[in-house]
Amino acid sequence: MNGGEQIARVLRHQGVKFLFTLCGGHISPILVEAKRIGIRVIDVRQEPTAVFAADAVSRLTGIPGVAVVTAGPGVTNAVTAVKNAQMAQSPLVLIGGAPATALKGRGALQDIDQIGLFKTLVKWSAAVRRDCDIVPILEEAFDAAVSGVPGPVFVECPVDLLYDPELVRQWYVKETGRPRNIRERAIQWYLRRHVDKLFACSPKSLELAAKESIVPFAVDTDAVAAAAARIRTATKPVMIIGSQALLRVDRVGELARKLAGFNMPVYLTGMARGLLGGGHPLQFKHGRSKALKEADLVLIAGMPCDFRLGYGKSIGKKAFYIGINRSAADLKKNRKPNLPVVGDPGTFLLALTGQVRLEQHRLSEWLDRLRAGEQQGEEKIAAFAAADTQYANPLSLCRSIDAVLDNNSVIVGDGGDFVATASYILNPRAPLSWLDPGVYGTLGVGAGFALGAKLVRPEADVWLLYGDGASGYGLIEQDTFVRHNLPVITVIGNDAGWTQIARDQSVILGDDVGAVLRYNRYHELAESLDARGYLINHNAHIDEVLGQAKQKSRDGRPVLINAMIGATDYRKGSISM
Ligand SMILES: Cc1ncc(C[n+]2csc(CCOP(=O)(O)OP(=O)(O)O)c2C)c(N)n1
Ligand SMILES: [Mg+2]
Repeated sequence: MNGGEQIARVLRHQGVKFLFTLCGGHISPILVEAKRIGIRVIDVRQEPTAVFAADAVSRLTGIPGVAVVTAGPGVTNAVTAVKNAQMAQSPLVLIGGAPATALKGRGALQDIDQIGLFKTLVKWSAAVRRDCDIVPILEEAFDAAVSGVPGPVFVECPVDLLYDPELVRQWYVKETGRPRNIRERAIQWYLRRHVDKLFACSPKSLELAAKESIVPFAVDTDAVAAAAARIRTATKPVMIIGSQALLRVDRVGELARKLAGFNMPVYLTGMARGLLGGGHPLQFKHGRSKALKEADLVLIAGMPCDFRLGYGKSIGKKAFYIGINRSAADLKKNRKPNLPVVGDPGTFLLALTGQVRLEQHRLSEWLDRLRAGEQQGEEKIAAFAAADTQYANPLSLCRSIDAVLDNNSVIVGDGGDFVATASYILNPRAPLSWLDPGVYGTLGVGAGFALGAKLVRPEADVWLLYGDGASGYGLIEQDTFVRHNLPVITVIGNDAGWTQIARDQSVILGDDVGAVLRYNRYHELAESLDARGYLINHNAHIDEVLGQAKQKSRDGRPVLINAMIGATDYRKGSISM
């Protein structure tokens, strides 16, 4: 079995169904073998898309998604997407091609120090050097990706190992020609030995280890009991659930059911959005800072006290703070919990919800306060949605999109103000139906995330919401959607600018230089790639176009809606640093 075959077999054994790639001479055998044994190879138009797609697969299935990129520029192009996955604690596997073993460091094409490059970007990396390493290194890579605090891993595999040993032997001999003297004979002897060592294992079949999915943590029953006791006596409790609580994808349904009956007011962030469905009475979207300031007990499951929580300052000084995180460092970041629990937040919540059930009537005063905050938030949205703007009103557009979502629709957000606005208006209806970059805040995740989501959930509508700026990173992937029959619904909130940046820059510095774009005809661009393009430039068109686009995508065609939107002050003053 050559290296390409071995890699493909390990991937299939690990449960990998899709392989995302942009081709290159260093990786061809992996692609061909993967296809041959039934893994769907999805070739994209730029490497970050491949990695973002793998990231989405990881998040939605709990099984590491896999991207394969060619040596050198293929690998360096993947860097931002890998870093984004690391910050989002998403367990993907990136396989990079590499120059032939005997040519490494000798001026070979695209030969750089890839392992050194990834040192601070992945949680684990390794370079394959002999065929005997392939299986153990890949198996370790998958284990490393999903254990502890999950994250991306990188494996580099030299091109000569991927082909049949006989062919490689011939290449090396051909390269050196007929030996004319002792020196050349010595080189040939060295190369022959080198090839023998490379293929020392040449296995006919593979023995593959059982695969791990996201590794569970044991539940700390004492901590659960202590948390339960505190929660029972709290009068103003609030809970924030972050992305990490959704890592155990296999138990997300159970978590949703149990939390729904737990009766503790909750704010959902990141991948946790949608966990309680579209309209749970104890789920709040607005007034989070105020709630955290006034609460007497704050439980934060699966996110650190970073910029999103005012570096810990958002939580009132007197509140009893229970924190649960897989990472001991994140758990203590900026503010030490009164009850710190190192462990899997989802598993902890499952145990906790089995122990206590809060009585709503005891919390009624507190719930009234939170509901008033919620009401205020909704009134603000209604007021801004009713305002006259040039073209379509972005808030009305978001409300209409929310109205056409189905119970299984997946939403992907990639952009600045438009997407931030959408995040307050759209209600993801089910667990794991909202994807955004996470704390790294990388623009350009959209096409890859939508690609991964549509493959994993072919029966669901996948709504890709873009800012016009962000769309520039991924528009060419409409071509990928078309080639691979993936009818994603793309909506560009086209405000002719990098508005989230322009907004503050203009006010503080008096100049929007570098932050202005044009009202481009993105729908025509989509048509040129054989996706179906639609234009919205007035409120009156919104519902009709959304309906048509949704139907068209269900007929199997990728669609792109170029929604020209006007300016609004809804996001005025919001800033994240
Ligand atoms: C890769 C990357 N480059 C730059 C930024 C900085 N940035 C954050 S929001 C934003 C503006 C996004 O513009 P657009 O997608 O059009 O959304 P809008 O704010 O206009 O709705 C920029 C440039 C970033 N987050 N990521
Ligand atoms: Mg914009």
